[in-house]
Amino acid sequence: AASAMSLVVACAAEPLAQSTLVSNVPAASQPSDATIADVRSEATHLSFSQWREQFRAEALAAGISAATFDQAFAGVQPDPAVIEADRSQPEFTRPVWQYLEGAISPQRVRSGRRLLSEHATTLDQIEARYGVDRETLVAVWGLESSFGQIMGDKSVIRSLATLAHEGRRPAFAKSQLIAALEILQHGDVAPQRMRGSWAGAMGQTQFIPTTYNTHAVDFDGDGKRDIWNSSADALASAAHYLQASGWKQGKAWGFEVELPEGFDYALADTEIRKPLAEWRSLGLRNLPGDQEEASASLLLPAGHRGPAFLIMDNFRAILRYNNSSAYALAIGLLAENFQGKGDVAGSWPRGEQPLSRSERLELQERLVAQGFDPGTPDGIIGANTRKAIRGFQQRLGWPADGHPTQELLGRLRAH
Ligand code: NAG
Repeated sequence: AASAMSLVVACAAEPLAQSTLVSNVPAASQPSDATIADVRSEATHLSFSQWREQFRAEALAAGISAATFDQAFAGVQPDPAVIEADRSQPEFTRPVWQYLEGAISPQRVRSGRRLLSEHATTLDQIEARYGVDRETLVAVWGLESSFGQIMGDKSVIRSLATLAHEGRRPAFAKSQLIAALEILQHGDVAPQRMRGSWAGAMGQTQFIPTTYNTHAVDFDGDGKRDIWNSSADALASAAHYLQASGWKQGKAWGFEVELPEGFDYALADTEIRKPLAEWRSLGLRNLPGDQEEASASLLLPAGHRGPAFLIMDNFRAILRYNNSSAYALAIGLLAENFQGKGDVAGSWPRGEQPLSRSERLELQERLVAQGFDPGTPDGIIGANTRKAIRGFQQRLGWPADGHPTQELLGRLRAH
């Protein structure tokens, strides 16, 4: 992919292509029925100041001091831009190859290489302490915040208070808000410097407050876990989180493979895990001969017409950081690009236009009408929808890759 980079501008921590990928919608944008009910009770019945009074009692019961609370909330009013961001459900989705081109831009590769050498000593120490390789850490740093340049400039308390009062997932926002108050109480950062994205992701690592509390570390030894201003703290915190998420030192995230003629695409499902030896015996080519790994899954980010990847535990660790296959793939490939590798050999089906949100809804409704069970139509392509797609593909005698396409929707419309 690196050789085919276009001028797509990368956007740090941008929501990813939704229709084409596995588990790729940030949890924060998936309301469950329960949280929708929450919105009504919390949002429609209480003004912000009424809500704040009620929440103040909860925070104090959770161990936040009155002084911490009152200082953090001084002058805080809801932020309409946060509500707008929380409610927007984009109609159009970028294809995965465009996302990757933006994520692995030549400029980001250049900056990453420069920073790898500038921070070589710190990265040596972080690698030794946490066992996560430097290229992956710098790739995370690059995608999360453009290496600390774009961290979000909103007050975390204000954003989370807005979301806790009238967001789509108030219970989640409330737990993050309590965690944010704990951070202030601990004294790692002053309230006015605790800034982040509209969703409360903070600093160079874009940690949400609960991740900060469990995994942020002080690596530069100044007594503060400063993921905003200390790149050493940020890189070490990312390493600590990946280590805790099951990172295996010295192992690959995965690799691109070639599939044999007549391959059963129903096996391309991240819920199916097999040892590399078994994938070899199924005819997959280009697997490294020198590695064994107990559980690898086959990922087809753009369906059977696009490149194929075997993904392993380190890929899954990256998903814990950000639950999007496109993101994890971008991290893996960007890390390799820093070392002059990471080109994708297979070609992307560039002629295919991802389904829009309304088309995804229509696809789900039509699958229901055909007797399949994609779950309640919500426009999100999850495991159930992929299973339903496979069922319909099998009925047609098409490759059962579970991937939603315009062609498939056209076929459903004709039924
Ligand atoms: C992500 C968090 C992850 C959490 C997920 C769902 C970071 C780096 N990642 O933003 O820990 O599981 O949200 O809430 O904080």
